[in-house]
Amino acid sequence: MKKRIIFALIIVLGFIVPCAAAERVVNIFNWSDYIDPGVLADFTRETGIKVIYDTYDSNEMLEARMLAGPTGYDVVAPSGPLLQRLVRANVLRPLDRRRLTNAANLWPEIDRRLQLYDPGGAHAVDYAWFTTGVAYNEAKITERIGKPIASWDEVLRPDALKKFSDCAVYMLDSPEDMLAIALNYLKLDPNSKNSGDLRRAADVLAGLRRYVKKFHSSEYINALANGDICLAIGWAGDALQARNRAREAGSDVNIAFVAPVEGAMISLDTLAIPIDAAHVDAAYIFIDYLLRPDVAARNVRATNFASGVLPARKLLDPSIGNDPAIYPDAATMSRLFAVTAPDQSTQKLMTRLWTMVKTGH
Ligand code: N2P
Repeated sequence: MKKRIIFALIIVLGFIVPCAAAERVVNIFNWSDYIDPGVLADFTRETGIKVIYDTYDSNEMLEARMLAGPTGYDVVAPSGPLLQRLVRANVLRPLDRRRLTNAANLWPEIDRRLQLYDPGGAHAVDYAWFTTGVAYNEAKITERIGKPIASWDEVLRPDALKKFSDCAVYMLDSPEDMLAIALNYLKLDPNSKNSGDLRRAADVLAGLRRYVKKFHSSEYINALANGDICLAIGWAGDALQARNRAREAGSDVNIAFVAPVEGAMISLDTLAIPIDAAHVDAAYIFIDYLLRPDVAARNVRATNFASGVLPARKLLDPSIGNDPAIYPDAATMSRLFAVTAPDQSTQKLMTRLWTMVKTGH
């Protein structure tokens, strides 16, 4: 009798245990304001996989989580230079593209640019790409300088930026973006890792500090939309989200975005699987879902960030698919620069310089 009960128990547990182990869940750590929430709901409806979704607004936050471990995440979204560092640190799982049916939809040109950070696309696929430029309130800026922003000269000189300090300025809290922008403005190599060059770039930014209300990488969306600030150095899609939020609220705030004439930074954000991911199958299913053209198109509509999925563009209304702020035209494209990861000691220097820019010491 006892034997029979034990036997039955083994059979029952034999069914339950594997089911529990393969719990249908995926833990995502992505940038804030970077997805259509409806996509997550539909993913769960279509696959039965529950999504636990967490956000960040700086590569530094993701890097700290990845290096401290265990991450607790199945999919993360590092930008190019961070991807490069995470690959070096061996904290990402090699990505088997054969498990991603929709990888065939990846934009060859964008995929090629990704090679700079992850040769052979061995650990990541592109999620979105964009420029860092200037987002501004058209009326308030024209009122102050009589024309729209076109050049970094209108923003990166203390005398120029001062003109906007009464209506308030935010700047990204991102040394990677801001130092590269300042290097380019100084006509130095925007990807320079030379300590003298980096110090000069930091000095340019430090000279602007008194006119910057806040260094922050996500609050500028609402601050622009509400009219609390009139200018931000920020990311293209976020600027257009601010424009759309103001329109939806029926306000007369009109936000524009420009990649200035001297050139702007292009960034690629990617999707990758941490080495300690507990739900690898679900991670592949989720990444593959985001690479589906109709799903990618929904995310572009919601975020205004260009997708690395080429056929998504054709599904977009021309007001989005042909908006040069989202999909830069060839002339702008030729003026964009990309940056790569610094070595550890240069990264330490950049972190120190950035603290100096923000605090004065
Ligand atoms: C989304 C910002 C993503 C761009 N709000 C920075 N990688």
